[in-house]
Amino acid sequence: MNSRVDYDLFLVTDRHQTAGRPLDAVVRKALSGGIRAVQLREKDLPVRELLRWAEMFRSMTAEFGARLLINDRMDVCLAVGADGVHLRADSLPIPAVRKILGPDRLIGRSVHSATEAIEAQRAGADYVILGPIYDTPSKRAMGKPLGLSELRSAAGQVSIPIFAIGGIRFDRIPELIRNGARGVAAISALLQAPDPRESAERLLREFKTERAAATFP
Ligand code: TZP
Repeated sequence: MNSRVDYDLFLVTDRHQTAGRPLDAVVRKALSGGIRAVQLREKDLPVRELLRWAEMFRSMTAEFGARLLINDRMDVCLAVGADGVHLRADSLPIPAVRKILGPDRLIGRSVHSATEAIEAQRAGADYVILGPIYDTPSKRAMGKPLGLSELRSAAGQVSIPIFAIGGIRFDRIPELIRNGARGVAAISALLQAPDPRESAERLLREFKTERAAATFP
C-alpha cells in the first residue's frame, strides 16, 4: 500500500455547499474533528482566485498536519507546495503529470468503473476516488449510481487505495469498508453538517469501529 495515502477521509471542497457559511471556517472545523486530507475542488474559479484559496488551505492544512490535494491544476499544486493533484478523466494523463511533479507528490484520479481504476493504477496513480457509489443530488445527471458491486469489483482488481464518493454518510462506512473501500471522500456529509467537527469525528469513529470489528471477529 502507498504509505503516503495515510488518511481514511477526504474532505472535497465545494464553497456552494456550506449552508451559507464561509468555506474556510467549515473546513477548519472539519480539520479540528480529525480530517487529514482536503481536496480543493472549486472548479468554477478563475485560476488566480483558486491560487489564493490554495495558499490559504496550504497553511491551514499544515497547521493540522493534513494533506492538501489540488483538483486538476498541477501548476497551483507546485506554486503552493501542496501534497499532490487530483485528476479528472479530461485532465493531463497521469504519466505526463508524474514527469512534472516527480515521484514524491501524490497523484489521484477520479474513476467511474473498475476498468477505469485498473487503467489509473497502470498509469501510475497513487489512489483513485470511485463514484458515485450511492445516489447524490449533484450527480443525478450521470445516471444510476454505481453501487457496492462496482466497488467490490474494483477492489478485487487494484492494489492502490480506493476512496468511495457519492452519498457518503456515517452509517454507510461499514459496508463500504467491507466492500473494499480504503476510505471515503465526502462533500455534503462534512460541508453541510450543522457541526462539521462532530460529523468528521463521527465518520472517523466508524472507520475505527469497523476495523476493530474486522480484527477481532
Ligand atoms: N464525484 C462523484 S459523486 C460526487 C463527486 C464529486 C459528489 C459527492 O458529493 P456528496 O455530497 O459527498 O454526495
